[in-house]
Amino acid sequence: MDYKKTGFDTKAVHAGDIHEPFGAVVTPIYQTSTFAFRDADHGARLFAGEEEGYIYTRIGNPTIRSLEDKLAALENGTGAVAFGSGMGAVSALFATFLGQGDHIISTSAVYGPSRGILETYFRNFGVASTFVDTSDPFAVEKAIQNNTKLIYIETPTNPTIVLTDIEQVAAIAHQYDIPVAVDNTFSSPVLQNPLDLGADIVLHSLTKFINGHADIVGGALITKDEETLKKLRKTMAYFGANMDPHQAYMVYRGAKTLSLRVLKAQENAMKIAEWLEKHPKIQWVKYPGLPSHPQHELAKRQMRGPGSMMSFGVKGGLEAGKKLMNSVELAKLAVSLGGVETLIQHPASMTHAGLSPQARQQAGITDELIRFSVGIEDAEDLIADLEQALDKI
Ligand code: LCS
Repeated sequence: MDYKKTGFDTKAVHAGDIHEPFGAVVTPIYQTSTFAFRDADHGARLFAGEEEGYIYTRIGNPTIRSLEDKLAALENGTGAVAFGSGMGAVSALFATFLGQGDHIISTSAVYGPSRGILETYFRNFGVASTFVDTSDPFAVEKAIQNNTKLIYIETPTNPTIVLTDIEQVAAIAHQYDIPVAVDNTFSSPVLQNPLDLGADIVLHSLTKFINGHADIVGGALITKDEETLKKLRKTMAYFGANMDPHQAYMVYRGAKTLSLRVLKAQENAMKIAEWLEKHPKIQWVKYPGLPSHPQHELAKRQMRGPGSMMSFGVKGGLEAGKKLMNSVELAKLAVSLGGVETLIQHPASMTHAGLSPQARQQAGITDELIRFSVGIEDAEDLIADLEQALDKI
């Protein structure tokens, strides 16, 4: 079956499946660290890359490959490399493209640790980074230097929900022969496919929507071309940033229901955002589905839907926000996002606490900002929960 020609849900359910001799309908978990060679020459051919096959699970494993093939199909890519976490994928991406004397441009509001690793480890290795508001493509062009080797954007951003026009940034970057990688975690491939918009590499924290059940961490890079895929796989194996076969199986299983979950959560999010925006105790709501979002038109053009991530500010600032977070009963006060359960958190003191106050200010992560990851519960129950919590302020 050629899954390039099928619809998204057919890919989500079937792409990547292994057809083993017993006829198992689902891909088995190959819980093995190593693979026996048929003979010495077979082993030598595998190591020389003259024959396809498995050698050692840090380098590759059939269950992991099954997931990678599914992810490549969902993002319309050539192939994918899975990692033990989203940050494993971020680190491998940077290590593959950046060396001493090189420069990277990234979104100022990029996920905190993605910025943190550039401003610490990579800076120590002699890699310079510039963080700009990539929602302005001209700011990206202005930041380009002779030694710029990668443009890494996140859209929509965590937690400020700012969008970057992927098509425009890719067009500018390609004039200078610079590859563009996009962190597509917040949209998931259900709502946005960066490779189709001109990007070269897509990154996912699989921990979020793709696995969707808040029970594993994982990451992936999906590429447009075979050569980049090979380079990224080599970095993954050298760094030991591989996924475990059981972890891969969990994501492979979760991904089958990806669009059902994403679309239900999005339906809930739209109702909640509209309700919050009208609530007298709410100062502001940032959600791409609302006409009040400054990039509502770009969201409609670039994404197939506004998703289920939003941020908002409560009147009365951080103290009022804390009261809300301590009073919700259904929504869990926890970091992470994109699962079936609704989560609430405070980025300035939690996910983005590692950034300097200046970096947080540049990224627009104000002290009162509360992030809300809407799950697939009943919208009425989530609204009732927020209502009783807001009543306590
Ligand atoms: N990219 C984005 C946009 C993320 O939100 C995260 C994690 C990562 C990359 C890294 O992925 P991980 O290694 O955690 O799988 N975001 C988190 C968050 O907002 N709360 O906890 C983790």
